[in-house]
Amino acid sequence: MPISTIITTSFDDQKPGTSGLRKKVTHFQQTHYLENFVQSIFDSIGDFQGKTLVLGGDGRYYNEDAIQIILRMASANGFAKVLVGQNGILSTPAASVIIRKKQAFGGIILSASHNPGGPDEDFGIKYNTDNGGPAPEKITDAIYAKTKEISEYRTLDTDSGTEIDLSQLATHELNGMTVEVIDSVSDYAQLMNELFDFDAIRGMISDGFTLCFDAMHAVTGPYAVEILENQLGAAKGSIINGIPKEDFGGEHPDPNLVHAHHLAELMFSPQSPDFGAASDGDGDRNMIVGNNIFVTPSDSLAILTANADHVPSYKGKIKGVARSMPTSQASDQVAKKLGLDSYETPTGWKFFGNLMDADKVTLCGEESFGTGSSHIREKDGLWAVLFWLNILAARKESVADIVQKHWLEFGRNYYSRHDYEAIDTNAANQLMTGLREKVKTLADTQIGSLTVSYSDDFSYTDPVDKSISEHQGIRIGFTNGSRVVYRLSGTGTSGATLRIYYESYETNPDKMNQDTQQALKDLIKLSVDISELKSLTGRTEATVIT
Ligand code: VG1
Ligand code: CO
Repeated sequence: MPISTIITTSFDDQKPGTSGLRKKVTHFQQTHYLENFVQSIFDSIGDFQGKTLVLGGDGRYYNEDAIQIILRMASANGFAKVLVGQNGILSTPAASVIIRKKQAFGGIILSASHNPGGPDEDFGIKYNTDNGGPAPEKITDAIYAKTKEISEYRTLDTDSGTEIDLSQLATHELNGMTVEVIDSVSDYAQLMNELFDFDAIRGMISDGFTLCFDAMHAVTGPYAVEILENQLGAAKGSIINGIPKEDFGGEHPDPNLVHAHHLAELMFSPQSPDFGAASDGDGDRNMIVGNNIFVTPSDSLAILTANADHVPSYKGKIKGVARSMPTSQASDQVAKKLGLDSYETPTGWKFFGNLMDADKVTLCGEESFGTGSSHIREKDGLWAVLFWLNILAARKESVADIVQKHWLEFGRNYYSRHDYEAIDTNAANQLMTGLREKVKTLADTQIGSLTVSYSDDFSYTDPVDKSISEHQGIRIGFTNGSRVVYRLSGTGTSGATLRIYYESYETNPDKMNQDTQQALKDLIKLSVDISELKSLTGRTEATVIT
């Protein structure tokens, strides 16, 4: 079958964000749009002739159509083999596992993560390199530059007869390229078996420990059913919303108390199981909830670090711990006490990848419900759930007891994020520009009862490759350890999303069980005033508070 070179025109709006390119489905469906982006990836990643590509997505609307298009283009561009998940399904962490295990050249993951799915909602695409992690900035910049000048792409001459049946595990030939439809779950499940003490978890469950995992109609359903129910013996029905749907049941597959509200209500009710968890669209995020207690992702990272010795494969092996800048400093407290190196990186997983490749950190996490380790190069939702279950099985205490004891030992970092979604882009930029000026002179000034100790626009120099990432968020730190951070989202698809992050540090046991918003109320007020949020954006309330 001949290969065609299709003449196309470039689009100039394809700047990939924090984790790939995210747009409305209808945007991706424009003639040649997806093809242009895919060809731009292929033109930017080096010589892959004769190599293997991993391909799969979170099952959202347009997943299978996009896979068929990418298979034809991969063949025409010279890949020898593509490993594609059955029914087009691969969670982000599973794709990372498979890229590493099969020593693939890289992988394309189709997902807009926690963003809603469906014909009028979001789609996304990201490229991961051979370490299994998101492409570094030099590749994503090259892809973007390419999309601005692309004039042709390569695909198979005809679409007819080139559709690959993704529903059965089988090997196909597509114009000289091998397409292997692989089990989406087994390699991932096997790695989890190697990392965690499945016998101990199985024992705890057979002794009556109960759990509920909300897959939010997204990609982790099949993974959670296989691992938690089939292999670890959790009762049938412990996984809710476990069948991936193209539109995620019309909901946001975003694991937080707002969007995973069914789980939240259950965990704060008399019928609560011992443990609750949820994951997002592509399976890389996690929310951990106990009976009557929500564990903030920042605390979760700190608790996993402090308890790593309870997990055989991590015992004595924690090299260091990294958190993204807006993530609370709870993990820093643990690192300090345990004598571990700790790192503060910009938002987005790719920065952790460099530290892990250089063997500087083992555990890392973000406030946005992302936790992970050097077992792969992406955050990993079910991995975090299994880490928690392993700790619970070893300590034989409740989630609430573990959290309370942690605070008593290390102090409590009250933490919250307020998101202002879909605000006018100009207003958002104006607000950030204004803040960037103001923070230059805030140090040592008094605001209300607080004294500013530092204020800046976060800039990061990668300790491994020395690359510099600037403008990663405005930070205002106070002498009592509290902080306010402002940044604009890189993953939203309409207008701008402003995120304001709040943190305060409490070591007095009598003050450790306040309501979070109450504990942070002074910071919240001053952050709104300093940024002139109300007058610039017209907003008086955050859209989502987590
Ligand atoms: C958000 C989160 C960030 C995360 C990113 C990708 O980015 O804040 O921590 O790395 O999503 O996560 P932003 O730029 O919108 O704040 V995922 O699970 O959506 O791939
Ligand atoms: Co995600």
